[in-house]
Amino acid sequence: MAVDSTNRFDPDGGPSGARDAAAQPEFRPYDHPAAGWGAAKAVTEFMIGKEKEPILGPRAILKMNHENGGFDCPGCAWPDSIKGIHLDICENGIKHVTWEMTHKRVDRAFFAAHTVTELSGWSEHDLENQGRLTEPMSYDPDTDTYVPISWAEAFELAGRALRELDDPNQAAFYTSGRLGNEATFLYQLLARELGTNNLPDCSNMCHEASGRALQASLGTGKGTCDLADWEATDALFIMGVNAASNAPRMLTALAEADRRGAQIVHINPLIEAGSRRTIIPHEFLQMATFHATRTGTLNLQTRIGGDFAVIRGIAKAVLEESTRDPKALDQEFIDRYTTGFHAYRAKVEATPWSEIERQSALTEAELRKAARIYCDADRSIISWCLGVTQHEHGVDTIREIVNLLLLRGNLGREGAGPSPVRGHSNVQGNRTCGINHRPDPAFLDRLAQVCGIDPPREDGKDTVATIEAMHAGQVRVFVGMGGNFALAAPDTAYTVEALRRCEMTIQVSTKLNRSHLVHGRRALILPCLGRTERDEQRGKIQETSVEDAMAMVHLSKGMKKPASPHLLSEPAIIAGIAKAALPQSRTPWYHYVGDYDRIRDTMARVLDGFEDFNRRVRLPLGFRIRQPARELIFLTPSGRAEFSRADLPDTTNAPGTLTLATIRSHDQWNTTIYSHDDRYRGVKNLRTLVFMNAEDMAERGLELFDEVDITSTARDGSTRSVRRYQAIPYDIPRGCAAGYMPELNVLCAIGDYSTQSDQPIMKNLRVTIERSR
Ligand SMILES: Nc1nc2c(c(=O)[nH]1)N[C@H]1C(S)=C(S)[C@@H](COP(=O)(O)OP(=O)(O)OC[C@H]3O[C@@H](n4cnc5c(=O)[nH]c(N)nc54)[C@H](O)[C@@H]3O)O[C@H]1N2
Ligand SMILES: Nc1nc2c(c(=O)[nH]1)N[C@H]1C(S)=C(S)[C@@H](COP(=O)(O)OP(=O)(O)OC[C@H]3O[C@@H](n4cnc5c(=O)[nH]c(N)nc54)[C@H](O)[C@@H]3O)O[C@H]1N2
Ligand SMILES: [Mo]
Repeated sequence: MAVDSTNRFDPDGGPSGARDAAAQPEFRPYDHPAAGWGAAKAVTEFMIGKEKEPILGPRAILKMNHENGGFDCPGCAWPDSIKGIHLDICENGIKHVTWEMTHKRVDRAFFAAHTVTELSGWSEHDLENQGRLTEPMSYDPDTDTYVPISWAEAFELAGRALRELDDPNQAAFYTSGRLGNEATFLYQLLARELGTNNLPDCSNMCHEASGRALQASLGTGKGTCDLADWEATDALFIMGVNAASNAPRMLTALAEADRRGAQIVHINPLIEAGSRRTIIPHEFLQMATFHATRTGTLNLQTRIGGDFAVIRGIAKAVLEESTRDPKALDQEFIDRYTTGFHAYRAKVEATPWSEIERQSALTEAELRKAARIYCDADRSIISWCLGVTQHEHGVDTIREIVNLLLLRGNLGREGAGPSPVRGHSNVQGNRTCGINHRPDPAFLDRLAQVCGIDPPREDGKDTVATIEAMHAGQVRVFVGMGGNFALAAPDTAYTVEALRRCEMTIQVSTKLNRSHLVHGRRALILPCLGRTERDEQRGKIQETSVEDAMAMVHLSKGMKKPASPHLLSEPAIIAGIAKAALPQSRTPWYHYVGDYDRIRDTMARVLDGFEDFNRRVRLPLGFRIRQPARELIFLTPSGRAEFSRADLPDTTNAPGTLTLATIRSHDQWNTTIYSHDDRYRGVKNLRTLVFMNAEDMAERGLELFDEVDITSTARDGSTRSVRRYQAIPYDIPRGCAAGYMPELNVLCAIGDYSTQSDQPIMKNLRVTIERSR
């Protein structure tokens, strides 16, 4: 099979709108500190908007990430300051919130005026930029438009579609990671009471590898650090994360670490803005004086996919050092708390430096330098994001990270441990509260006992498996609880076709997006309240809880008047569907929705670590979920932390080919495209681009902005192409290339997911790049 796509969204190809045709692209390498004036200016422009209408007032900003009482910034999962900084905000968080708070509306008149076919030709930016959805809509094939429908009718349509399935496993319930904990709990209860574990989620494309690796090594699916650890550590290793754009409040932690004299090592094929200097996002005063703080001591520019070799190299240097200086290892910790050390040591010793250098594209000397930093530090944290997870060997790489930490006892004490940077603001909470296609039997037992249901025991389908099953006609009803499945998933053409084969697609959303236009035979758009909005049930304002990337659970309370009087909260929508789908259900769906405390009371009885939920979540900073590995209790088969001992795989590319990573620009939020700029990488008005090493470009006779076709070759030999992308010479190792998701999802074949994590290998596409004809 060969798929071809051009710049415009074509249903068989991919998304469009990568460039404003009237404006010329620009590229000028960025050498200013991250955050600072550029960010301040961007925020102001964004808040005022093209209509010159202030959207997010100072009052709302002051309520962001506040101690309990405000709303949790939906921008990312970085924890809130523990020191009570009352302005723990950033440029991208403000953009994110403002985007939700827009004054614009997508109402029935809008839908009547535009057919779905017409809207399909619009860009992603233009679709979302129409504003907030206002009332439930149902697709009418006769007019090819969405028409208004009452909530009661919408629930009945959804309920009937689910009731009429021959088998509950013909339904799939997708979650995007912003859903609050209470809605999450009800959502998984709906799926399981119906009889399926088909709960695909965005985590399947995000941190699945982290969960599996940490579970295998330490018996926990989460990192063990919190912000206090970040503030106490001596060395931070930051792998595969673009902090300045995707977790900007991390810049504060990096700058403070540098001021304290801690060492910071960045491991990334790109030298990202956040790895050099920053103006601390909330220290506005510094902007006036242009006082920037360093955010990095060493940049290790590895190949795409070279991380396993990097960590093995550091571990090898540490083990070699230990023959001269036994204190390089924490032998007492290793003996007392771990298993598998000797086999691991033998494996590392058997991995030659030449292979480590070839795989990592770094020299032995550079890796020894990193090892020196690691050995000199009493306490180290290793943190990572998608640059590590979205690879075939993501699980082995993260287990190698844990191995390295174990060597020096960097676990279960202040300032040390593994610390994955999660993505969506509540993606971690979703898992904690039951969104898992491979549920733990003990959890199901408690769910059965407390909720009086008989949950299915066999594994359900994850994201890729759901797409394949929709394609094959085995999943016939798709429910999307937030997110933008059509674009976020791999292999756009295949995913689009899969959604179109459904009998019914149901999208619970705040804004118009591609997933409403790529729909099943019948389709519903169910508009919900956003995180910033007041959620009132039976006269009482409701709060929902979220869990950040460091396992802190706290309340979020929206204050703003809802975008439309017809919006329902996510719990209310789930309850409405559940009542219609399960007429015999004994679950008190509407009783739950009447007061979220009641949902929390049930959750406290089902979920580990949620005892006394209603009281503890109301403490000023909320509460931290118990983390056994942090207490050196390992829920692994051996009862100890387990060293892994994988062989170092060969991840280098064949001559003539490149390895391409799909990444985010500064001005996007996953599939939401705010603008066509990428300030920290110096790009303006261009998204259909590919960053390449200058020598790789010269070899192909390419210069800045030359048009190229990119063709990926999947494991099954099939090819996929995008055309007329523009090449940009960039500081990136040879043989590597990078461009933006979701446009480039077209190139990621549905079958190309990791055999270790089932995650699509979105940062490891094998491509050829040649001049467009
Ligand atoms: N503003 C904003 N914030 C966001 C998001 C957003 O889209 N916009 N998305 C949210 C979500 S869901 C997530 S999961 C996170 C994502 O946060 P990131 O993980 O930062 O997301 P990406 O842009 O995909 O960038 C990955 C980084 O990995 C690097 N990289 C690529 N390949 C490799 C590799 O092989 N090895 C290493 N070491 N590095 C590599 C890239 O150069 C880039 O710096 O951010 C969250 N926060
Ligand atoms: N090639 C490639 N593909 C990727 C990635 C990559 O790095 N490369 N990254 C992957 C990752 S890490 C992730 S997390 C996924 C993201 O996948 P998703 O989570 O599915 O996508 P988003 O773009 O975050 O979803 C945006 C939509 O969410 C809806 N929304 C916003 N706020 C709310 C709300 O409060 N409630 C509800 N119900 N809806 C809301 C809006 O309608 C908006 O259009 O994409 C994955 N896809
Ligand atoms: Mo993510």
